[in-house]
Amino acid sequence: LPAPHPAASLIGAPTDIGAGARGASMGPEALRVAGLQPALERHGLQVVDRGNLNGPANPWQPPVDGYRHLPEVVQWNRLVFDAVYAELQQGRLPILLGGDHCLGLGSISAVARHCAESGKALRVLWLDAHADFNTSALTPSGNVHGMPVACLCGLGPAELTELAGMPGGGPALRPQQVRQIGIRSVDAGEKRLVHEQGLEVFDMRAIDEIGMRQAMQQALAGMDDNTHLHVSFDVDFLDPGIAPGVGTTVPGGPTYREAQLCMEMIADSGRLASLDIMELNPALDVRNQTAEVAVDLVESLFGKSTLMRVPPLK
Ligand code: 6HN
Ligand code: MN
Ligand code: MN
Ligand code: MN
Repeated sequence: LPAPHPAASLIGAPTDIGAGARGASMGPEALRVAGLQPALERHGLQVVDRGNLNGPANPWQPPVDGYRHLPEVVQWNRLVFDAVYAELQQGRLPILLGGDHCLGLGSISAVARHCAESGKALRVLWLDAHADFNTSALTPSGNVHGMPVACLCGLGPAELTELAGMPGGGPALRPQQVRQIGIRSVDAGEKRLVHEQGLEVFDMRAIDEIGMRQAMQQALAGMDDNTHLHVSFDVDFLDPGIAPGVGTTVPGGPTYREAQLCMEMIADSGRLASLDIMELNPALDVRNQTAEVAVDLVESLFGKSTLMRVPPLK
C-alpha cells in the first residue's frame, strides 16, 4: 500500500500574468467552489487552505524582448517559491492552485531547492497539451506560461533560471528528471529544443500506440523510497470535450478514463509529494464543469479508487 499522505496545504495564486487569455486568475476560487478541500479530506488528508497570494495586477501589455510582463512574472514566481518552500520545510504537501502555468517555475524551483537540501531525488511529471519549453527567441506569443520547463532547465532569463537558488548554483532541473505526458501542441523551434535537451515525452501519438498504462509505467519507472514526485497538472492536458475551461484548448487529449488511469497510477506509486493544478480558466468554463473534473481527478491522485479495488470485507 502507498505510504499515507502528509498534511496538505492549498496555496492560491490568482493570476493570469503569463497567459494569453485573461481568466486563469479566477482558477483558485473555482477549485474551492468545486469542493477541492472536502474531496481531499474524504481521502484522509488533513488540509489547510492558506488562502491566496497577493501579487501584482496584470497590466495586459504586449511582449518586450520576447517576454510579456516579465517583471510581474518574476514577482509572482517569487511569492510562489516562498509559499511552496515554506510548506515543504514544515513537512507538508503543497498544492498550488493556479493561476497560469508560468507559476510552475516558482513551485518546482522550491521543490528542487528542498530536494537538494534534503538529499532527495526529484522526478517531475508534466501533464500538459503543451511542452512549455519555449525561449524568448522561439516563442510565438511572448507568454511566459509557454516557457517554464525551459527556464527550470536553465534556458531563460537569469531572474527566472536562478529563482531556485540551488546550492552550488545551476538550474533547478536536469531535463532527465522530467517526464511529459499528453503533449500534442509544440511550436516548431520548441520541438527542436525539446529533442536537443533530451526530454522524455509521452505525446498523444505515444499514448495512442502504447496506451496510458504503458506510458505511465515508463514515466514512473526508476523511482525509489528517496524520490520526491512532483506533478504539474495543466488542466489543458485533458481533452477539451471534458475540460473546456482553459485558455489554450487542443483537441485530441486524454479521455476521462485515460486521465483517471494516469492519476490512479501516480497515486499507486506512493511518491507524490507536491502538486500544481494550473490553467483552469472559469471565464471559459461551462457551469464550473472543468473545475469539477479537475477535482475529481485530483481525488484519484490521492487514492480514490473504484469499487473493484476495495479489499474484500473479512
Ligand atoms: N500553457 N506554445 C504556446 C506558446 O505561446 O508558447 C502555448 C503555450 C501554452 C502554455 O498552456 O501552459
Ligand atoms: Mn502548461
Ligand atoms: Mn498547456
Ligand atoms: Mn471520494
